[in-house]
Amino acid sequence: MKLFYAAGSPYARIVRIALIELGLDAATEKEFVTLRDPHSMLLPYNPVGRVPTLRLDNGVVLTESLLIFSYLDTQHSGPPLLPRDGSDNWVTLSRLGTAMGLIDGIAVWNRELRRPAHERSPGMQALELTRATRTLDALETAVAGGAYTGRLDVARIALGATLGWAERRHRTFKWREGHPVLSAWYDEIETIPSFIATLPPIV
Ligand SMILES: N[C@@H](CCC(=O)N[C@@H](CS)C(=O)NCC(=O)O)C(=O)O
Repeated sequence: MKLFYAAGSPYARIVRIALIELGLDAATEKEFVTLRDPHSMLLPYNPVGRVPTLRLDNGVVLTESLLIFSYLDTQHSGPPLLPRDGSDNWVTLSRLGTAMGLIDGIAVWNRELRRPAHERSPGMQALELTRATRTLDALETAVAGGAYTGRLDVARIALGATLGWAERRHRTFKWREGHPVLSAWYDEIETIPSFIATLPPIV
């Protein structure tokens, strides 16, 4: 299989970390692609033009990180990335949903900040700041209570990749302020080799 990715994409990073943790990385060809580029070599495979995009050996192309996780779960024999049987009381999927929701919001917000100043919507930036802060406050309490700990499951990967992306690539968001527990949690997860190997470039 072949993964199309961009070094700065948090979504692609979650898949890249999962591949390493599942022992599937060596068997996966990687292709770095440009985004928002009409000449990107990604477009013939994925007309939507987003990463992660995974081309299977049979030529089928999967997009959307959660759908890619579904496929990866057919390729290894360990605990599933996505426990779909309720055996963990749906906790992993619940935590994953919060982490993915956080990244969705702050990614939209950061895209807004990259637009020319006169095109930026203050209302939208305020909405995303409120959403992100509310979510981080909830995560601070959850992590203090023991959530997102233990085995490196997909929820932990997604939250770590989200915070790493926010720290290194978001133009204004200072997520560590007021979140000491989450901050310490992040400092620990970023020392895991699969996280170090996939650190997004700072912009
Ligand atoms: N819901 C998608 C989001 C993927 C996504 O937004 N990827 C960004 C990179 S972080 C992208 O490819 N953006 C290109 C564009 O917006 O044209 C997923 O979970 O895979």
